[in-house]
Amino acid sequence: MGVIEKLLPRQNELVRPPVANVTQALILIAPVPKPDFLLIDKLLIKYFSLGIKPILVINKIDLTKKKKLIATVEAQYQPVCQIVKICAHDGKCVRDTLEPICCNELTLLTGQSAVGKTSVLNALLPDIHQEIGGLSAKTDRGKNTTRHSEIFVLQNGGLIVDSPGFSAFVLESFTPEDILDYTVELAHFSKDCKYNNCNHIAESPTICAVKRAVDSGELNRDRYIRFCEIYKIAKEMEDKKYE
Ligand SMILES: Nc1nc2c(ncn2[C@@H]2O[C@H](COP(=O)(O)OP(=O)(O)OP(=O)(O)O)[C@@H](O)[C@H]2O)c(=O)[nH]1
Ligand SMILES: [Mg+2]
Ligand SMILES: [Zn+2]
Repeated sequence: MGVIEKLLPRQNELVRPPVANVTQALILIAPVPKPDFLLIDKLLIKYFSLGIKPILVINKIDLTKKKKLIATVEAQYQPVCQIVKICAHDGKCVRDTLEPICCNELTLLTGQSAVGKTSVLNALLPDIHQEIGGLSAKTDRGKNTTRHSEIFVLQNGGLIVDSPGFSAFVLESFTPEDILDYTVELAHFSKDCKYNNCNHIAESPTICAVKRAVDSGELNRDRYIRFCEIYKIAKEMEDKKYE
Protein backbone atom coordinates (compact mmCIF):
# COMPACT_ATOMS: atom_id res chain seq x y z
CA MET A 1 0.00 0.00 0.00
CA GLY A 2 1.32 3.43 -0.90
CA VAL A 3 0.74 6.60 1.04
CA ILE A 4 0.25 10.01 -0.55
CA GLU A 5 2.95 12.23 0.90
CA LYS A 6 2.59 15.35 -1.19
CA LEU A 7 0.55 16.66 -4.09
CA LEU A 8 2.82 18.05 -6.79
CA PRO A 9 1.70 20.70 -9.28
CA ARG A 10 0.36 19.38 -12.56
CA GLN A 11 2.58 20.33 -15.51
CA ASN A 12 0.58 18.41 -18.09
CA GLU A 13 -2.06 15.75 -18.28
CA LEU A 14 -2.74 13.00 -20.80
CA VAL A 15 -6.04 11.23 -21.23
CA ARG A 16 -4.72 8.13 -22.90
CA PRO A 17 -3.12 6.86 -20.75
CA PRO A 18 -4.44 8.90 -17.79
CA VAL A 19 -1.16 10.18 -16.44
CA ALA A 20 0.15 13.60 -15.45
CA ASN A 21 3.57 15.26 -15.49
CA VAL A 22 5.10 13.12 -18.21
CA THR A 23 8.45 14.67 -19.13
CA GLN A 24 9.33 12.66 -22.23
CA ALA A 25 7.72 10.25 -24.69
CA LEU A 26 9.49 7.37 -26.37
CA ILE A 27 7.58 6.98 -29.64
CA LEU A 28 8.29 3.46 -30.83
CA ILE A 29 8.37 2.54 -34.47
CA ALA A 30 9.31 -0.77 -36.10
CA PRO A 31 9.68 -2.39 -39.54
CA VAL A 32 6.52 -4.35 -38.64
CA PRO A 33 3.75 -3.37 -38.18
CA LYS A 34 4.05 -0.95 -41.08
CA PRO A 35 4.76 2.51 -39.63
CA ASP A 36 1.94 5.04 -39.62
CA PHE A 37 3.90 8.26 -40.13
CA LEU A 38 0.79 10.41 -39.98
CA LEU A 39 0.18 9.11 -36.47
CA ILE A 40 3.79 9.82 -35.53
CA ASP A 41 3.55 13.39 -36.80
CA LYS A 42 0.36 13.96 -34.86
CA LEU A 43 1.91 12.53 -31.70
CA LEU A 44 4.93 14.80 -32.15
CA ILE A 45 2.64 17.84 -32.39
CA LYS A 46 0.76 16.75 -29.30
CA TYR A 47 3.87 16.16 -27.19
CA PHE A 48 5.64 19.34 -28.29
CA SER A 49 2.49 21.28 -27.38
CA LEU A 50 2.53 19.81 -23.87
CA GLY A 51 6.23 20.41 -23.29
CA ILE A 52 6.90 16.66 -23.41
CA LYS A 53 10.21 15.84 -25.07
CA PRO A 54 9.70 13.25 -27.84
CA ILE A 55 12.32 10.66 -28.75
CA LEU A 56 11.86 8.29 -31.70
CA VAL A 57 12.85 4.73 -30.88
CA ILE A 58 13.34 2.42 -33.85
CA ASN A 59 12.71 -1.04 -32.42
CA LYS A 60 13.16 -4.53 -33.92
CA ILE A 61 16.48 -3.70 -35.57
CA ASP A 62 17.15 -7.44 -35.64
CA LEU A 63 14.71 -7.65 -38.58
CA THR A 64 16.14 -7.46 -42.09
CA LYS A 65 13.65 -4.79 -43.21
CA LYS A 66 15.18 -2.35 -40.73
CA LYS A 67 17.61 -0.70 -43.18
CA LYS A 68 14.98 1.05 -45.23
CA LEU A 69 13.11 2.15 -42.12
CA ILE A 70 16.21 3.63 -40.48
CA ALA A 71 17.01 5.62 -43.63
CA THR A 72 13.42 6.88 -43.93
CA VAL A 73 13.17 7.85 -40.28
CA GLU A 74 16.53 9.60 -40.23
CA ALA A 75 15.76 11.55 -43.40
CA GLN A 76 12.48 12.78 -41.99
CA TYR A 77 13.07 13.26 -38.29
CA GLN A 78 16.72 14.11 -37.70
CA PRO A 79 15.89 17.85 -37.52
CA VAL A 80 12.93 17.14 -35.23
CA CYS A 81 14.06 14.99 -32.32
CA GLN A 82 16.56 12.43 -31.04
CA ILE A 83 16.41 9.02 -32.74
CA VAL A 84 17.68 5.80 -31.12
CA LYS A 85 17.74 2.20 -32.36
CA ILE A 86 17.14 -0.90 -30.28
CA CYS A 87 16.12 -4.54 -30.30
CA ALA A 88 13.72 -5.19 -27.43
CA HIS A 89 14.66 -8.86 -27.43
CA ASP A 90 18.20 -7.87 -26.47
CA GLY A 91 17.89 -6.78 -22.83
CA LYS A 92 21.41 -5.38 -22.59
CA CYS A 93 20.91 -3.26 -25.71
CA VAL A 94 17.67 -1.83 -24.30
CA ARG A 95 19.14 -1.09 -20.88
CA ASP A 96 22.37 0.42 -22.23
CA THR A 97 20.45 2.66 -24.64
CA LEU A 98 17.37 3.63 -22.69
CA GLU A 99 18.31 3.65 -19.00
CA PRO A 100 20.50 6.76 -19.28
CA ILE A 101 17.78 8.48 -21.32
CA CYS A 102 15.10 7.64 -18.74
CA CYS A 103 17.04 8.73 -15.64
CA ASN A 104 15.32 11.64 -13.81
CA GLU A 105 12.33 11.54 -16.17
CA LEU A 106 8.75 10.31 -16.24
CA THR A 107 8.82 8.50 -19.55
CA LEU A 108 5.82 7.44 -21.59
CA LEU A 109 6.10 4.47 -23.97
CA THR A 110 3.86 5.14 -26.92
CA GLY A 111 3.15 4.18 -30.54
CA GLN A 112 1.12 1.77 -32.65
CA SER A 113 0.02 -1.60 -31.31
CA ALA A 114 2.74 -4.29 -31.52
CA VAL A 115 5.73 -2.02 -32.08
CA GLY A 116 7.17 -3.51 -28.87
CA LYS A 117 6.38 -1.02 -26.09
CA THR A 118 5.71 -3.65 -23.45
CA SER A 119 8.67 -5.73 -24.67
CA VAL A 120 10.87 -2.70 -23.98
CA LEU A 121 9.37 -2.31 -20.51
CA ASN A 122 9.99 -5.98 -19.76
CA ALA A 123 13.58 -5.64 -20.95
CA LEU A 124 14.13 -2.67 -18.63
CA LEU A 125 12.48 -4.49 -15.71
CA PRO A 126 12.98 -8.24 -16.20
CA ASP A 127 10.91 -9.14 -13.10
CA ILE A 128 7.60 -7.58 -14.09
CA HIS A 129 6.57 -9.96 -16.92
CA GLN A 130 3.93 -7.76 -18.52
CA GLU A 131 1.90 -9.41 -21.26
CA ILE A 132 3.12 -8.99 -24.82
CA GLY A 133 1.18 -9.82 -27.97
CA GLY A 134 1.83 -10.71 -31.57
CA LEU A 135 0.71 -9.44 -34.90
CA SER A 136 -2.55 -10.48 -36.41
CA ALA A 137 -1.57 -12.77 -39.31
CA LYS A 138 -4.42 -11.45 -41.43
CA THR A 139 -3.97 -7.71 -41.12
CA ASP A 140 -0.31 -7.37 -40.13
CA ARG A 141 -1.52 -5.12 -37.32
CA GLY A 142 -1.19 -5.33 -33.57
CA LYS A 143 -3.74 -6.94 -31.30
CA ASN A 144 -3.96 -4.15 -28.71
CA THR A 145 -2.53 -6.34 -25.99
CA THR A 146 -1.86 -3.72 -23.31
CA ARG A 147 -5.07 -2.36 -21.86
CA HIS A 148 -4.00 -0.60 -18.68
CA SER A 149 -1.21 1.74 -17.66
CA GLU A 150 0.90 1.61 -14.55
CA ILE A 151 3.92 3.65 -13.54
CA PHE A 152 7.04 1.56 -12.85
CA VAL A 153 10.24 2.65 -11.12
CA LEU A 154 13.48 1.87 -12.96
CA GLN A 155 16.66 0.80 -11.20
CA ASN A 156 18.11 4.30 -11.60
CA GLY A 157 14.99 5.87 -10.08
CA GLY A 158 13.49 7.02 -13.39
CA LEU A 159 9.75 6.47 -13.83
CA ILE A 160 8.19 4.82 -16.86
CA VAL A 161 4.65 4.14 -18.02
CA ASP A 162 3.46 1.86 -20.82
CA SER A 163 0.31 2.62 -22.80
CA PRO A 164 -2.20 0.85 -25.04
CA GLY A 165 -1.28 1.04 -28.74
CA PHE A 166 -2.99 3.65 -30.89
CA SER A 167 -5.35 2.70 -33.67
CA ALA A 168 -6.79 6.12 -34.44
CA PHE A 169 -5.73 9.44 -33.03
CA VAL A 170 -7.37 12.83 -33.55
CA LEU A 171 -5.69 16.09 -32.60
CA GLU A 172 -8.62 17.72 -30.87
CA SER A 173 -8.77 21.46 -30.21
CA PHE A 174 -5.61 22.21 -32.18
CA THR A 175 -5.86 25.30 -34.36
CA PRO A 176 -4.08 25.42 -37.74
CA GLU A 177 -1.59 27.81 -36.09
CA ASP A 178 -0.87 25.21 -33.40
CA ILE A 179 -0.21 22.62 -36.10
CA LEU A 180 2.35 24.94 -37.66
CA ASP A 181 3.96 25.96 -34.36
CA TYR A 182 4.48 22.38 -33.24
CA THR A 183 5.72 21.08 -36.58
CA VAL A 184 8.93 22.54 -35.28
CA GLU A 185 11.40 22.36 -38.18
CA LEU A 186 8.75 23.71 -40.56
CA ALA A 187 7.79 26.57 -38.24
CA HIS A 188 11.40 27.66 -38.31
CA PHE A 189 11.23 28.38 -42.08
CA SER A 190 7.79 30.01 -41.91
CA LYS A 191 9.34 33.11 -40.33
CA ASP A 192 10.79 34.01 -43.74
CA CYS A 193 7.52 33.86 -45.70
CA LYS A 194 6.70 37.12 -47.47
CA TYR A 195 3.36 37.67 -45.72
CA ASN A 196 2.68 36.72 -42.16
CA ASN A 197 -0.74 35.30 -43.01
CA CYS A 198 0.92 32.78 -45.37
CA ASN A 199 -0.61 29.35 -44.79
CA HIS A 200 2.30 27.52 -46.51
CA ILE A 201 -0.04 25.42 -48.65
CA ALA A 202 -1.64 27.44 -51.45
CA GLU A 203 1.02 30.13 -51.90
CA SER A 204 3.78 30.03 -54.51
CA PRO A 205 7.41 29.41 -53.52
CA THR A 206 8.21 33.06 -54.32
CA ILE A 207 6.05 34.02 -51.36
CA CYS A 208 6.36 30.97 -49.14
CA ALA A 209 9.73 30.17 -47.54
CA VAL A 210 8.42 26.81 -46.37
CA LYS A 211 7.74 25.77 -49.97
CA ARG A 212 11.16 27.02 -51.04
CA ALA A 213 12.76 24.92 -48.30
CA VAL A 214 10.86 21.85 -49.52
CA ASP A 215 11.97 22.49 -53.11
CA SER A 216 15.60 22.94 -52.10
CA GLY A 217 15.54 19.79 -49.97
CA GLU A 218 16.14 21.62 -46.69
CA LEU A 219 12.72 20.46 -45.52
CA ASN A 220 11.64 16.86 -45.97
CA ARG A 221 8.87 16.63 -48.57
CA ASP A 222 7.03 13.75 -46.90
CA ARG A 223 6.89 15.62 -43.60
CA TYR A 224 5.59 18.67 -45.47
CA ILE A 225 2.88 16.68 -47.28
CA ARG A 226 1.65 15.25 -43.99
CA PHE A 227 1.80 18.70 -42.40
CA CYS A 228 -0.58 19.94 -45.12
CA GLU A 229 -2.93 17.05 -44.38
CA ILE A 230 -2.95 17.68 -40.62
CA TYR A 231 -3.23 21.45 -41.13
CA LYS A 232 -6.23 21.07 -43.44
CA ILE A 233 -8.05 18.86 -40.92
CA ALA A 234 -7.44 21.45 -38.18
CA LYS A 235 -8.71 24.17 -40.51
CA GLU A 236 -11.88 22.21 -41.28
CA MET A 237 -12.52 21.66 -37.58
CA GLU A 238 -11.98 25.37 -36.93
CA ASP A 239 -14.31 26.40 -39.77
CA LYS A 240 -17.00 24.01 -38.50
CA LYS A 241 -16.93 25.71 -35.11
CA TYR A 242 -18.05 28.98 -36.69
CA GLU A 243 -20.67 27.51 -39.03
N1 LIG B 1 11.89 -9.38 -33.92
C1 LIG B 1 11.53 -8.60 -32.91
N2 LIG B 1 10.30 -8.71 -32.39
C2 LIG B 1 9.97 -7.88 -31.35
C3 LIG B 1 10.88 -6.93 -30.81
N3 LIG B 1 10.25 -6.26 -29.82
C4 LIG B 1 9.01 -6.78 -29.74
N4 LIG B 1 8.83 -7.75 -30.65
C5 LIG B 1 7.61 -8.56 -30.88
O1 LIG B 1 6.55 -7.69 -31.27
C6 LIG B 1 5.31 -8.20 -30.79
C7 LIG B 1 4.56 -7.12 -30.06
O2 LIG B 1 5.24 -6.78 -28.87
P1 LIG B 1 4.56 -5.99 -27.66
O3 LIG B 1 5.66 -5.65 -26.70
O4 LIG B 1 3.40 -6.72 -27.12
O5 LIG B 1 4.04 -4.67 -28.41
P2 LIG B 1 3.20 -3.45 -27.81
O6 LIG B 1 3.70 -2.24 -28.51
O7 LIG B 1 3.28 -3.44 -26.33
O8 LIG B 1 1.72 -3.76 -28.30
P3 LIG B 1 0.29 -3.28 -27.66
O9 LIG B 1 0.30 -3.58 -26.21
O10 LIG B 1 -0.71 -4.06 -28.43
O11 LIG B 1 0.18 -1.81 -27.96
C8 LIG B 1 5.66 -9.42 -29.93
O12 LIG B 1 5.48 -10.59 -30.73
C9 LIG B 1 7.11 -9.22 -29.60
O13 LIG B 1 7.81 -10.43 -29.34
C10 LIG B 1 12.19 -6.86 -31.39
O14 LIG B 1 13.05 -6.06 -31.02
N5 LIG B 1 12.44 -7.72 -32.43
MG1 LIG C 1 1.80 -3.55 -24.89
ZN1 LIG D 1 4.63 30.14 -46.13
